Amino acid sequence: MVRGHPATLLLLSLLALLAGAANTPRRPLRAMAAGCPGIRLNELLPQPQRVDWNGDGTLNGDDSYVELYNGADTPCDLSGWQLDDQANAGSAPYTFPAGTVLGAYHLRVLFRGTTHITFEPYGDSVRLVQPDLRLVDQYSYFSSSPDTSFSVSVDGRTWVRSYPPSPGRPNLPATSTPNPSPAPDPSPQPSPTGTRSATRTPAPRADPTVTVTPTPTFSPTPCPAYIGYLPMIQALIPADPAGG
Ligand SMILES: [Ca+2]
Ligand SMILES: [Ca+2]
Repeated sequence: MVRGHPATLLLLSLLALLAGAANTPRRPLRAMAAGCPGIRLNELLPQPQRVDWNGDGTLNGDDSYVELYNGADTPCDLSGWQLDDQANAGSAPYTFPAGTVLGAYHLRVLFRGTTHITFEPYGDSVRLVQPDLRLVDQYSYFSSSPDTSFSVSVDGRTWVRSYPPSPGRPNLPATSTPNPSPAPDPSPQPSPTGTRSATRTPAPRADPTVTVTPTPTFSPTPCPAYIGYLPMIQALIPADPAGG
C-alpha cells in the first residue's frame, strides 16, 4: 500500500493517467449512439477544386462532401439527426429529414449542395449530432489541401489524409505503383564457403598383380678351404687297425 500526502497521491494519479492517455492509440471520438451503434463520420473533403466530385458537370464548392458509414449489422434511422461544422459557429446545421435510414454496412455521401455546410480550408470541424443534441462523432482539422480528403483508416482507429478521396466507396490506402511483391525468399542454400576440396577420395583401384620375384634357390657351394684341407685331415686320422 502506498502511503503519502493526499496531494502527492493525487498528482501521481494524474501523471499516470496522462501517461496512459499518451500511449493510447488515437481513435476517432465517437460516442455510442442509441439505436445506431455503428454510425460514424467516415470521410471529409473540405476543399474541392479540380474534380467534379458530385458529377454534376460543374466544379464548385458543392463538390465538398461528408461521408457517413454504418458499421453495424442493423440499419440506422437518422431522422432528425444533424450534421454540422463548428458548434454554434460557421454554417447552420443540416438536419436529416424523417425517414432517412442508412442500411447496415452502408456508406452515405452528403455533398454541400444538400447540406449547405461550408468547410473552411484553414481549419474547421465536422460533427454528427443526435436529435437530443448529444455529440456522436466529430473530426477537426487545422488545414486542408485541394481535392484531398480526410479519411478514417481501414482499421477504423484514426483519421488519415493520405488516402485518396473515395466518396461512396470504402476508404483505402493509395495503391500507387504496385510495389514489386517481395520475391519469395529463396530456400536457403548451403553457403559456398568450404569450396569443395578438389582432393576427392580416390576411387578404389585394383592393385596390380604383384609379381613376386622368386627367391633364387640357394645351392650351397662347397667350401673350397674345407676341400683343400681334406687330405691333411684324412692323413691325421689313424688307420683302423682292423683294416676296415
Ligand atoms: Ca460538381
Ligand atoms: Ca469513402
